[in-house]
Amino acid sequence: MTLNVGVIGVGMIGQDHIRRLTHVLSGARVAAVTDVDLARARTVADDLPGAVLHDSGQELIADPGVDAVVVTSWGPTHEEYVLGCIAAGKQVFCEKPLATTEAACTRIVDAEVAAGRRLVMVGFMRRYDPQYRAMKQVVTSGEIGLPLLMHAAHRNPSVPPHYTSDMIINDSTVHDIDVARWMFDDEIAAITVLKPRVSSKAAAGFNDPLLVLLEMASGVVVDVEAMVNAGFGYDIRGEVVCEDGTVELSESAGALVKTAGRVSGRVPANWQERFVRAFDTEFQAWIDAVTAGGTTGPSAWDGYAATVSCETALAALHSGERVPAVLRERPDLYKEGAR
Ligand code: NAD
Ligand code: ISE
Repeated sequence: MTLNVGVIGVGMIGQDHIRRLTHVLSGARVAAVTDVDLARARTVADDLPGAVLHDSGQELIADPGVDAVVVTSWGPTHEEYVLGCIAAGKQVFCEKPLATTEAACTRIVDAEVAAGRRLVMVGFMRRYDPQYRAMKQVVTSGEIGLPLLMHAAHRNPSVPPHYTSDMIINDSTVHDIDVARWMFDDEIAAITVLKPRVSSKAAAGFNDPLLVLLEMASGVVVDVEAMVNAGFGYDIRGEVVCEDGTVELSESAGALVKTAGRVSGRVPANWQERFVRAFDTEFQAWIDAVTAGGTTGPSAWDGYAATVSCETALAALHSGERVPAVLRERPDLYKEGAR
């Protein structure tokens, strides 16, 4: 059976996901597309044999030829489309963030709980990265003892002109927030954000880099260096310190060159290059689960918790205070196997 997928929002990542659905993965085809920029959507549809161009996201969701939906429009528009999919009883893969406010995520969680089954997967693709998975396997096995700390760094080479200071949290650190929750099967209890010396490469008004301290409910502390003007490449780092040892992400260069007394290797140019395998694995898992009649991976609860943490981190950044993160009670729908 081929899963007929409709894609809402065909900008940068929407087109990348269409490429992987069409040319890389198995079991799915892109059957319909739409975008608020209809000219862009038409150009994309023209390259997809048999794909229907819809005038709006809601029209695409209602299309009986669309079995499941991918939402890759701008974050503030996600809520409307995810709620539309839940109302239509269609499985939806929503790129991060699930929605941009706690209130919007709460409406999605409530709608899914009322539907009585999981229909939403959120695109936190790092959970599918081979290196992060290997790290989690070591932490979870207990072979190096109880985890105490995690050091993380999220360095972008640069950011586009529309990127705002708060997006260092909402757009970038959100991935590290999800990794922390997933790595330790735990919730974030409080957040503090420190502002180191500002990089001269940062645009006026930007606090770049930031040091984001996540206190997990267990007492594990995760420090995340978030820097979006690193210049030299896209550099993602992680090390978990346990009672009997440490485990860290290896360098992602495929090969190291040693010559003239030096060692060198490639630093990925961007997130597309660094996480290409993670995105492929994530999407294949979604296609397989939806074809089998369900879903998998990061849930609407994970999307809700991540957005609450981002709001908490922004409050910490703007106040300079340590701010507790307060979640609602976790509904039963998300109590087993959702993370
Ligand atoms: P983009 O600006 O390149 O593309 C977004 C597209 O959505 C544009 O074509 C825009 O016209 C369209 N759009 C906006 N409002 C719409 C609406 N109401 N209905 C339909 N289409 C609409 O942005 P992008 O970089 O592709 O990001 C899209 C989403 O993917 C964001 O939520 C972003 O956070 C997420 N993202 C995730 C990752 C990741 O690593 N997982 C990486 C990049 C982006
Ligand atoms: C981008 O939107 C992503 O999601 C990338 O994974 C992240 O590394 C980058 O910082 C964001 O801007």
